[in-house]
Amino acid sequence: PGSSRPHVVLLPSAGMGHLVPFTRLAAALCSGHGCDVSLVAAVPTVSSAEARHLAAHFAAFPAVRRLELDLASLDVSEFAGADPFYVRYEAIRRSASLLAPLLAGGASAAASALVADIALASVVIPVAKDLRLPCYVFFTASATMFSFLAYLPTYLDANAGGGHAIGDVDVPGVCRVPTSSVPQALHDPDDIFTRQFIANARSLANADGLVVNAFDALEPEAVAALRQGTVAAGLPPVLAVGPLSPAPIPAKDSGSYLPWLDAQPARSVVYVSFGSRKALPRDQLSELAAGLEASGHRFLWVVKGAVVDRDDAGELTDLLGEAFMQRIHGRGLVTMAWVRQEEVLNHPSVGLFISHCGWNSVTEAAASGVPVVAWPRFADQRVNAGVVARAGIGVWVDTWSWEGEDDGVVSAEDIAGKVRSAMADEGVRKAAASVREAAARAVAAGGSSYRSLAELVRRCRD
Ligand code: BUP
Repeated sequence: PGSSRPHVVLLPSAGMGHLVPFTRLAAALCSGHGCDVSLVAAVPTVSSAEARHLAAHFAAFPAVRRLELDLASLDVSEFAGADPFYVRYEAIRRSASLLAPLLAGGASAAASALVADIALASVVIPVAKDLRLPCYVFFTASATMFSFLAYLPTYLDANAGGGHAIGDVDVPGVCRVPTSSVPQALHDPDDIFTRQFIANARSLANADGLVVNAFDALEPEAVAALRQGTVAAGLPPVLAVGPLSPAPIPAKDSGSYLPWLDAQPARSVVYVSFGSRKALPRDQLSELAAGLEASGHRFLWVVKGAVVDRDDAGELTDLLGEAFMQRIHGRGLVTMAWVRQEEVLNHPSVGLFISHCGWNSVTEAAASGVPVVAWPRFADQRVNAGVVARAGIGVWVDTWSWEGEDDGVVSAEDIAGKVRSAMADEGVRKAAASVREAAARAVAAGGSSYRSLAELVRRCRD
């Protein structure tokens, strides 16, 4: 601390949903805000998408130091059947004591502050305290979800009578999170995710500050309530720095989708992606295929066939059928490859995004002004779909939600109808355009998110 050029060490957890905003934060801190930045990578990564993203990031930003965290071994049989990304959070959490030697190692100049992923907060804050290092917690999802997390300990202490029943949660000053939107895993107190989530929530007051990838225009109530301390007592300052902009990472190959998009009329293409973490069930895949075909619109569809991309996902023709692939040829492009989503969303031919509402996807849609058909599936996605609907930048059709995970199938007819009406919805298009402008203002020099990031840097310097 005290140096004029602060050295900020960033510690992400796992999965693209967490890694992407961390690398964007790294880029913003080192390029626009004059920081020395180190990024801790826990290797080997869970997915190959993460490994590729890290390699591209360090190649594009040679000034960002790469620190490798060798994880302590973890008996995975303890977590049989658990989400591999949550198991990885646990592995990093149990390796938190290794951070001290890593940060003290010769490879690293003295750190001014640590910015740790929310999934690691409760174990990393005490380590940072021992090292006398200021510790900031970065919440990579929405401010609305953050306010839910921050309020949950108060809610549980007041309502669950020592038990764990989570009903509708009225987050003070923000909104009601209905029990159907509470991440499903949280209803099970013994779930690994639940234990981590609650421990992290209870630790927030011990952080030096909280950083969230959010901005006022998209979540006015949540950002204001977090800033004003209405959500929970004793929270440290909350800095809303979003939407973090995509780092200019040059692509090795542009993929066949770009020339295809170039050839389509303006705003004619529906982009469809359910994120990097979970495959759709097979019966839902076929309904979606039939629905997109029946909508009559052009589409670019990123299909995911396995939970972790290192696992065998099968072939597209096995998943969707040869006949379908032939029928949609020219009008629809379906790929199992990674696409550069920000580039797709910013392409003039894209007019609608059918999204699972992972928070990065929502912020990218907001920053590019593309309306969203919200199709949330698990974790924080329903809360994020609520944000989309309240901001008017898209539609979340209630009949598309279901109680358990993956136990309902949306029919082809419904999908076709929603796509047609969303493509024709001028109101949603206008709202999305105005949120895009607000997002650009927030991150431009002098904007609210720019100033919040400058404030983080100032605090790291002091
Ligand atoms: Br798939 C895919 N290309 O093909 P989310 C994803 N992405 O650039 P998730 C691509 O990965 P969690 C692809 O732009 C976004 O930045 C996408 O993060 C990018 O959802 C990121 O949207 C995915 O937050 O993670 O992966 O489900 O649930 O942790 O938020």
